[in-house]
Amino acid sequence: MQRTLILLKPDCIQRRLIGDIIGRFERKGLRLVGLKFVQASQDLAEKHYAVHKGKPFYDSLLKFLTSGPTVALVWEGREAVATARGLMGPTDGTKAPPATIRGDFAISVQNNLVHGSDSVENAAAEIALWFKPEELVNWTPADAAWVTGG
Ligand code: DAT
Ligand code: MG
Repeated sequence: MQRTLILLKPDCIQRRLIGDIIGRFERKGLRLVGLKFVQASQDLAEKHYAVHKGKPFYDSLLKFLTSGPTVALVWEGREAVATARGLMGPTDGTKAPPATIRGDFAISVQNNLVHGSDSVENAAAEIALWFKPEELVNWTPADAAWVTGG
């Protein structure tokens, strides 16, 4: 089992898509273990996107992430990191195929609704950045055996 950090970024909240997009992760069978509504500070945004510091889009990206509230989520499941990235689709909404989140809802590169960790290592670091350990809930859904199988 893996865990991954997903952010519903400010465009998702402004466009009232929270329910639709959380539903995609839920219906896949991923297990929600953390959820919070956050106004990201400049410091949090800088730490979250530290890997992109120096790139031409960095300042705009920070302004975007701090422009309004974000929903931070932690999902758990088999291959959760790659599974969530698959549900999201590629970065550029115009190149993301239909039936992915970005493919169905985005035509922008920056305003692409969701962030998802890109490796297990980065997921652990990003989860620790956005959540305290006690904010994560360990639980077993009633249908866990049906979702996971064998
Ligand atoms: P992803 O969010 O698919 O992991 P990334 O980590 O390469 O993509 O970039 C982080 C975010 O930065 C991305 O969601 C949108 C923005 N971004 C990336 N490349 C960009 C570009 N060329 N122009 C504008 N924004 C960009
Ligand atoms: Mg990324």
